[in-house]
Amino acid sequence: MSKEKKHGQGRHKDAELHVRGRSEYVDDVTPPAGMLTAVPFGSPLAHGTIRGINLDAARSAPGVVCVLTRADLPAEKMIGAIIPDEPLLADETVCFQGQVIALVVAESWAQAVHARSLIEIDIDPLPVITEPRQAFAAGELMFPSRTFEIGNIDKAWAACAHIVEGRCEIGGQEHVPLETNRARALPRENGEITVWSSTQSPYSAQKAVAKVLGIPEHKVEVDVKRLGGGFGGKEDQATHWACHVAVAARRTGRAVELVLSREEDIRMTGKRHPYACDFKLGLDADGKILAYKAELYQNSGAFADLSMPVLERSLLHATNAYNIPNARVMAVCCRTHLAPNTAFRGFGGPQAMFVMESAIAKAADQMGLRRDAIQEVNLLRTGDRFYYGQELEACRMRVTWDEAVEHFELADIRSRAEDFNASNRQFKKGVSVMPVCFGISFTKTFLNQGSALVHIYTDGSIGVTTGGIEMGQGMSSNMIAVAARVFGISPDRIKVEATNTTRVANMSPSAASATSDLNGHAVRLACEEILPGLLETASEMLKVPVAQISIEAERVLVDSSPSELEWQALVLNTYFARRRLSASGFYATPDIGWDGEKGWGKPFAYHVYGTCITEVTVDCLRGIYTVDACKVVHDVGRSINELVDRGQIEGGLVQGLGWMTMEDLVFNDEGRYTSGALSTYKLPDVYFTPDDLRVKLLEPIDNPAGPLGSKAVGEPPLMYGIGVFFAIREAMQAAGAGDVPFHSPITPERVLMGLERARKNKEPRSVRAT
Ligand code: LUZ
Ligand code: MOS
Repeated sequence: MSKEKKHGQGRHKDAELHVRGRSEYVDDVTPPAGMLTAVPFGSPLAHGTIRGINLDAARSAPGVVCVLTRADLPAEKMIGAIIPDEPLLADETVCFQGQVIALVVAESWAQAVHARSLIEIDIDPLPVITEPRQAFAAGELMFPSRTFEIGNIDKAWAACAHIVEGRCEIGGQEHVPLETNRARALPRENGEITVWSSTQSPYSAQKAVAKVLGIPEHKVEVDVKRLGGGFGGKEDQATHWACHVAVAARRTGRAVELVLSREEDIRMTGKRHPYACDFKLGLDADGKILAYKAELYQNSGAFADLSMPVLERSLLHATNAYNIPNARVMAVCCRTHLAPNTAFRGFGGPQAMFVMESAIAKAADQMGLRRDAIQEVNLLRTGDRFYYGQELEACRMRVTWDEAVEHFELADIRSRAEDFNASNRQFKKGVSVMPVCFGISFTKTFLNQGSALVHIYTDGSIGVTTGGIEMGQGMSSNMIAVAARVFGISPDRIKVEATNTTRVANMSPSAASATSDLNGHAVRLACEEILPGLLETASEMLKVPVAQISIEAERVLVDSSPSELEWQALVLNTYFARRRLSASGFYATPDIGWDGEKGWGKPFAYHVYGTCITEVTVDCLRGIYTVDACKVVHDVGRSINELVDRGQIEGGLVQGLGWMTMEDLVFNDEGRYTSGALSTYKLPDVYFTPDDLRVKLLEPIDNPAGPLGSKAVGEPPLMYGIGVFFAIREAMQAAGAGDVPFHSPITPERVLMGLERARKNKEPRSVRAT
């Protein structure tokens, strides 16, 4: 108990509410009287021209208040974070299956759903493109391609002892937050509106609602208590539903709610981008990488959304954790007829890192080496330069690698796997090492700012509002720890308020792993505005100079010895002395900036490092496998809250394992997701999670760029999951599978087919031999 009271200890502040089912989400709050329900009507085809739509039966169905289409939008009809290319409700052309064409608004959800089934639509089909290479060949580019480059790649090949080439096909990923997308709107006096939205980006929702209603932003209040998961899926695509309920509320003059079903959410919203990639890697005789070239074709979906910044992060992470003197990477957003793909934990980094790791695997095959032999000699060190120009400061890449190899005894793991494989035919083990180096900061430099508002009430309790969103990741626990540390009081006195656009303006999305960094610093700065007044009051009350005063464990100290004066009395007297007990704080990440056009400069405040060893056993008869162990050494700087950080590391890792293995996002040539429900889209569960999941946090070192010396933790661990692909591939190769294609996810089906192909290829030889 006393341990829990200390800053930086204890569980997620919402843990108890969550497990008891008492946490409030958008639709848990008692609805305003007369609230209506809206349901979206989505396009049945992925591409086509709308010939006619008959809404008569729907409009006269029981309980229906209105059915809205594009013509009913009062002002701006287009939305989009980067470029406004997406119709809020479809115009005459539909561009993906599920694109919202109309909104049915009714007294109840059941009535709205019934009325929706009465809509008749006539669409002339147009050709459908689902693959990025196909889109590229057809010239369907969302933006011009981009290339980042260092050294002289064309010259470098000549010096290489080994050159390999290959391709990757990388699957997408559905976010599957427990809480699907949803929003509620309430019209207020004088044309104002309040929107409750499950969004990672309240300001994006506020901006879009203001445009769509044709009113100034100050008339739109967006409030977000918490999310039941976001993972990037609500960074940009929560905006649509906020706009829908706002339009319906404006039209009807009543509160309106929209809650997507799981099937609607999967069908109508974008996912992690699938990529198709080509690579070429050149190495010297010792495995040192001399040259790397790659082309990344991103499956962007139908509209721009965040595809370009995602692509940019792919470019920035294309060399992962390796020092490569000559590199050229081209990347391009390819327009297809899928739902617009979007942010997802890692934000384009994972796909590019998978390509790099595939190239190393191919080289290892050719050179008769293990992958980790090549990885190890190429790891980044302090003073190296990324191929986009940023120099590595305080690089801890090798430290995490060495620590993982030694602490988890990689040599022993290897020899056990080899012994096992020598004495088993049906089952084979594979082992991989996956180093991760991930850059922290929004690549759009202007987004690297955060604000907070801190109130101390006269009873000594504190309310903190930030621009950050609590989406289960534990950022509010971190905010509490920061304020508790500055004031020297118990975290129990501090409450984190709902995020609200009237308390914090212009906030960046909670994304890029930067939420605790940006908002934590802002909380610290706000508290530091209030603290001097408290110390002055104490100085007056105790009649000692301010310089001798501090606060610790809720008590004022004089020269580090406890006085009689406690927090609550101090606050009350500060109020009577008419000193401020409220302040806002503003933080902007210092010392970053880069030229995105040239792909050169310092986009990131710092990097997060880690290494994961993965062990698998493949059943070569059935194609199924188990992940036996994941053993991680991870750099969190000086953790604010170890439990919260471990939660992020384990959760990210398992989400990465799912992406690489079982989360198979299947769509057909008509652009329809055939794995569009949780019965056909398999998520990793607790049974799939490795029994032996160990996380060793690297010896703490203060990170000057993070609050309380911490490092961001949200996204980097996802990329440990990439290792499982190469562990499974290695096990398959132990069974004779040879050149296993770099095609993710590596589902049991693909494992089995890969092994079958190898068996078939071998048959003629064995026939000849007999
Ligand atoms: N979102 C964004 C992100 O807008 N910019 C980024 O750089 C980013 N990085 C990771 C995740 N989300
Ligand atoms: Mo994100 S991919 O919303 O950090």
